[in-house]
Amino acid sequence: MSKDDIYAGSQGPSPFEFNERVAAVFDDMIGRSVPGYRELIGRLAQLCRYYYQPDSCIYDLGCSTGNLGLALCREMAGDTFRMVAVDSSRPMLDRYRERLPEGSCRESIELVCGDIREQPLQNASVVVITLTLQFLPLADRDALLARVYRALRPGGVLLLTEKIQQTDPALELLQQDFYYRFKKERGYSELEISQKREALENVLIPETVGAHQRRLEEAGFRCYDLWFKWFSFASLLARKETP
Ligand code: GEK
Repeated sequence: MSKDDIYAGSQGPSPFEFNERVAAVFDDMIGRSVPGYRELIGRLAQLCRYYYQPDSCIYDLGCSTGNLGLALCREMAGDTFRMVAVDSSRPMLDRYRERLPEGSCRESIELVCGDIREQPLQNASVVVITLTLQFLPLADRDALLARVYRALRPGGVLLLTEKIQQTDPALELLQQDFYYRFKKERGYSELEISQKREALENVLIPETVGAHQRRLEEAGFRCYDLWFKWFSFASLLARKETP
């Protein structure tokens, strides 16, 4: 795995992009930037299996290099399933394609290069959006979740994971402090942490857990749970009920 040292040297101010350089170090970057990432991906794969309905589709919106798809292939252990994995970064999808093992796994996962806001969604039993809604303009988030709700079969779920913020300033400072501790403990320098934070300014726009819950309700979800939380990261499961 290539080491992420993108922000180790002094940088000019340029916004963060999912380009070739980022794709090349993505696995190291995400593992050292998202607390509990491996646990999260493993459990999301198990949840996909748990909620998957025969002859339906699992969508992974913002799939990057395919960690969820690969974990799901292991979880399904040769059983039939269908997943559509979408990302707008060609370099991310190139890596995903290289990593997909030959055989049933390659046949089960369709890779789509495109914007998740334009991806047609239908006959879904599971829709996964991990750390990607946060990169959409705020104005576009409601419409995507409303489309997800419409595309889900009754009993189907949305699995939504996001970096989150707090409304209380002291709690916001606390979670930032613990997040920087986490990154320092994983070898990022103060310069790397601050330059990455600046690059993500106005690119990654976090919201509160409350704002996400309100959006789920507006989209039509009546049953949801915050199943995983680490200071500034939260994972929600929302189920479409049977009429
Ligand atoms: C994982 N889910 O490892 N349309 C399509 N893709 C997009 C868009 C968009 N509008 N905006 C951003 N992306 C993954 C991790 S990473 C999170 C997701 C991170 C893509 C972008 O190209 C990138 O691959 C992904 O969303 C976000 O389970 O790097 O913090």
